[in-house]
Amino acid sequence: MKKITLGLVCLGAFLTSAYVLAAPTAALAQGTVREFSVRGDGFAFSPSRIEVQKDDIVKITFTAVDIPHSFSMDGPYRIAKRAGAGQTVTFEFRASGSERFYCNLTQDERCKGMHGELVVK
Ligand SMILES: [Cu+2]
Repeated sequence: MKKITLGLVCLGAFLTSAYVLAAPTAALAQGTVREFSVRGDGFAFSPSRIEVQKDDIVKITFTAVDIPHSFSMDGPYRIAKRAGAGQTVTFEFRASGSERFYCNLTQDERCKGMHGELVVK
């Protein structure tokens, strides 16, 4: 699509926004969807560090590989998403600030040592 099409007054808002979405510009810095697959396995998160920009929509696909685990965050997020052994849960949130994430399940003491970090820049 050429820029000249943007100048056509008769183009509807739909086409205009479609053009904006297709253009990889800095205008997309806010509200960009960021997808991450996170595994909980062996009492560790992988990856254990997730880095996003403020206001990004963070979409997490969390899989508990060996035993049930959860992806939990306090602060403004208040998330506790549990996945059974071998199961996956998907959820999303808007990044507002850096926060630690952890497993809040009590089935095994070692879950207390399971944590990672959401870094919001
Ligand atoms: Cu756990």
